[in-house]
Amino acid sequence: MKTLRLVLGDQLSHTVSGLRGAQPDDVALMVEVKAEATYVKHHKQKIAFLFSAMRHFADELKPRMAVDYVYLDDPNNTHNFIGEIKRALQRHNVERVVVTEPGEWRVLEAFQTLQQELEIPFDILPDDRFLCSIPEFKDWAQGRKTLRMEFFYREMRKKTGYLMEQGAPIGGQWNFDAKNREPYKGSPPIPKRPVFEANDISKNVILLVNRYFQGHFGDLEHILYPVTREQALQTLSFFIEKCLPHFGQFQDAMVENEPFMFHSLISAALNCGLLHPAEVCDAAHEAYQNGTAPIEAVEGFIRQIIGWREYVRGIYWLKMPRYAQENFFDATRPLPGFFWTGKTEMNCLHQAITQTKKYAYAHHINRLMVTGNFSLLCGFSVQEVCDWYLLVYADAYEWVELPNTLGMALFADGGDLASKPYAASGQYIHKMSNYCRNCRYDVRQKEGPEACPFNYLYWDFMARNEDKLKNNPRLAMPYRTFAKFSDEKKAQIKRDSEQFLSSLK
Ligand code: FAD
Ligand code: DLZ
Ligand code: SF4
Repeated sequence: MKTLRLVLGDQLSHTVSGLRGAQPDDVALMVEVKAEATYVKHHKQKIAFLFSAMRHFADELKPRMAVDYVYLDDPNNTHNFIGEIKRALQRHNVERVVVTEPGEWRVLEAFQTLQQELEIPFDILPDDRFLCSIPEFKDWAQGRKTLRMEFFYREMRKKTGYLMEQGAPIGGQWNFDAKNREPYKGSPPIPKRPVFEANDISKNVILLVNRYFQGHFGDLEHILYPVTREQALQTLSFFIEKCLPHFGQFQDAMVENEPFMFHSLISAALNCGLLHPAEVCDAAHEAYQNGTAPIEAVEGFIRQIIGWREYVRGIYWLKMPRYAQENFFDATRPLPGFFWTGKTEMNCLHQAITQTKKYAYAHHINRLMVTGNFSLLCGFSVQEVCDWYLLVYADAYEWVELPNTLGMALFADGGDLASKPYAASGQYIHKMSNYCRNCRYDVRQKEGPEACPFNYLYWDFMARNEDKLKNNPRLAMPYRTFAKFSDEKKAQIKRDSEQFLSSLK
């Protein structure tokens, strides 16, 4: 049956279900559409990365089947998926349409509506590029009181067999986090990342994106990310060899002007399909077996992939569409302008936002404990913060971005994902980074105009939300400490916070 096979920008895997069993006279349809770049105004580098990767992938597909690639500047482009499927059906005499299920609820809904409308079958196939299917996650979640990642992760360890020996975890424990999370003191040296030369495809895409998406956030001189499978595999090898041995130890460390540290930088390639999670874990596992990386690094890394990555996807499909509307703290304050410029005297925020602007990247702790923590403490609008994270990062699609932002960083789901809010004072940032030494604020001061704003904002957040949080056993200690503060101190925290929050523009 001659088939039109739609391949979305984040489905660039030759083995993706929508391409499986393709016949030479089938047609692969790939479309560059403005709707996908502008439903939130994605970072320029994210659009360029994806368009370049799509164009390279289309070239690779050509020996296998006919490829109908619709360019952004095609004058007949309707600029949305549905319009382009309908137009393609006029060009090709096919008997059915196939696509792998999309990673965002809004796209799935649009496809399901089209399914009712079309006169030929439109099959939406499961996306099996994950290690846990959506039904499998639902089964795991069924009947559980809490859905903690750690328990899901243990099941995934047993299922995949990574770092397992006769049914038990190698090293006698599931989790080596206690050995991780050190601050970085300058040694070993942070490896210099390889740079991919832009070929004609990437150069043309950069020109295109700078022309059509000029008003979008972010810098675009060069694409940091791998745009082919070959480059993605090089990124992975570089990480395994040069970074993985220190990954666990410095996973949470932040250093001025060193956005990448020992992190893998593979999320953009993984999430668009250029890498598969199993091959990534296989490579890390092999490094452990060869003795080139220690257990705490390899366990920490594998946990991110088979644990967190699979878990947040499960949560997304379990809880959507209601999840996107959650707002546990009723947070509505507008996001300040410096989230778009990085121009702020708070050095940690300046660092996290400027690297995001430059690379469409920030590592986990910059996302969680700097911009995320600040957004939580200030009570910024959940919707605005989620949109910001979805558009600024090259690896962001709603299935992974939303649980991380709404659930993990903002606790807007009231604790479906995290057992307590990731709220912290400036002490945490001071311990894990060297940001504070070049800051106009003083992290040791708790009150007044020179004090680090995180210090009073933390207590103000705890006080503001006491009704909602006081029964959380993990917060018993900070609430006991707060109860011992004098009335004068509490009033000062409130004054400092109100003054700071009202100064945000
Ligand atoms: P490494 O630190 O090297 O980790 C290895 C891999 O583990 C990552 O490539 C990623 O695939 C996976 N991983 C690690 N943590 C997570 C996690 N919490 N959730 C899912 N996968 C994880 N990750 C995204 O891929 N897309 C997002 O849109 C995204 N938004 C985030 C928003 C917030 C507020 C927070 C706190 C985290 C978010 N993350 C997101 C998770 C994490 O920050 C990124 O996966 C990571 O920074 C990517 O960089 P890396 O490839 O160098 O990762
Ligand atoms: C993110 C993105 C962008 C910017 N542009 C396109 C595009 O032009 N064509 C396309 O097929 N996909 C694009 N994407 C990825 C989609 O947004 C993604 O496939 C859906 O959000 C489903 O996960
Ligand atoms: Fe951030 Fe406070 Fe440190 Fe400044 S002093 S960098 S605001 S944590």
